[in-house]
Amino acid sequence: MAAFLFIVCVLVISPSLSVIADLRVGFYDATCPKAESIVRQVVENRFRTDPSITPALLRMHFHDCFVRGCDASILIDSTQANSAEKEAVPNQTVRGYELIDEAKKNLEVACPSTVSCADIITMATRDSVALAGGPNYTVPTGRRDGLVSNEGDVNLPSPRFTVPQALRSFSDKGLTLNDMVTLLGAHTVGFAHCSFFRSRLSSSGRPDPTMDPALDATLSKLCGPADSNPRAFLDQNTSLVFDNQYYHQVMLNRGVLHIDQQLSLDKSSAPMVSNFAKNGAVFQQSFANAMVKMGSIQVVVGTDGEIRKNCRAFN
Ligand code: HEM
Ligand SMILES: *[C@@H]1O[C@H](CO)[C@@H](O)[C@H](O)[C@H]1NC(C)=O
Ligand SMILES: *[C@@H]1O[C@H](CO)[C@@H](O)[C@H](O)[C@H]1NC(C)=O
Ligand SMILES: CC(=O)N[C@H]1CO[C@H](CO)[C@@H](O)[C@@H]1O
Repeated sequence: MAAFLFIVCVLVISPSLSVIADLRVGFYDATCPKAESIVRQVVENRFRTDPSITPALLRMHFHDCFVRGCDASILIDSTQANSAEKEAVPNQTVRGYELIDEAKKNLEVACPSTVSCADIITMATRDSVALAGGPNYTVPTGRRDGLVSNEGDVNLPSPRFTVPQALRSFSDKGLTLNDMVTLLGAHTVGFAHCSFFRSRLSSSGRPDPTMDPALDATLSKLCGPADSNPRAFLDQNTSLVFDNQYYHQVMLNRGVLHIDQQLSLDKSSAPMVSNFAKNGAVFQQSFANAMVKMGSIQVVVGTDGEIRKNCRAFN
């Protein structure tokens, strides 16, 4: 009889465990009801004085999810024994680590060892996008923090890629061409250092003929000689507003990175670009959906991984 009851209990309990193991909206409702509002408060405070926190978090989230999945591996500081993801070239200009630290500190006071750093990145990015004029979407939570962060694992798409090359990298993560064209719309906010696009300018001696000559002139002047590396806005019109201007700019041959410009030149992606340029609401909805999808790449759930106490170090 006892054995029978035991089997029944295991059978009854295990399906609910697998539900818990999945990501879901409101994962912290019972364990840390203020989790979402604590994160939102930190992001709102920062946004008020520094709206460039939106592009910073978007890029951090992308780099986290594309390397070992959305497991906060990007936040780990290197030690003498380990060179972490942060050290890799594309990560050297990732910003916003101190905002994640602040949210984590506040969450540890309210509900210790409960809310993962991976979920903090996800929620904070969502909040910052809404504040910049983008969609305010609900985001599933329940991610746990990974136990590995190696510089050697970083293999992100290059800004010099063609559309098919970039798509290969997105397909590897289960994302479609539509997801990629949508997510690159994040370049409607934020900056790029000249080193990532200088080879397209007339100052390089081999200007990219697909670039609007007026933009070439502006960027050549701004970037100056190769020994300096200032930043230029990716969307040269509405640089810190989360709108669909990026797609308009790209259609005007005013994409800053090679991959941005290729989106309107490649036959496969051009129709999506003109659709998003025409219809801002369609872009915003598509962006919300694609962010939830990107935020689910190879997540660590259930009892795997850990809930870090300090986002920069394994427990
Ligand atoms: C083919 C894919 C992509 C490539 C090659 C790419 C490349 C780049 C490069 C080279 C920069 C400039 C970084 C710097 O100079 O500091 C940049 C910035 C940025 N990227 Fe991407 N990116 C891609 C996809 C994405 C995605 C999927 C997102 C987010 C959903 C994103 C969000 C951003 C943002 C917001 C910035 C501005 C960062 C800032 O202002 O600090 N990118 N990207
Ligand atoms: C987004 O939605 C949440 C929940 O409804 C709300 O509290 C928050 O203020 C909204 N953010 C913006 C910027 O509108
Ligand atoms: C800049 O953006 C505004 C607002 O979206 C738009 O009305 C205007 O036509 C754009 N200007 C250029 C030069 O692209
Ligand atoms: C923001 C950040 O942590 N950037 C790091 C990127 O990598 C370099 C080393 O290559 C570090 O010095 C930076 O601190």
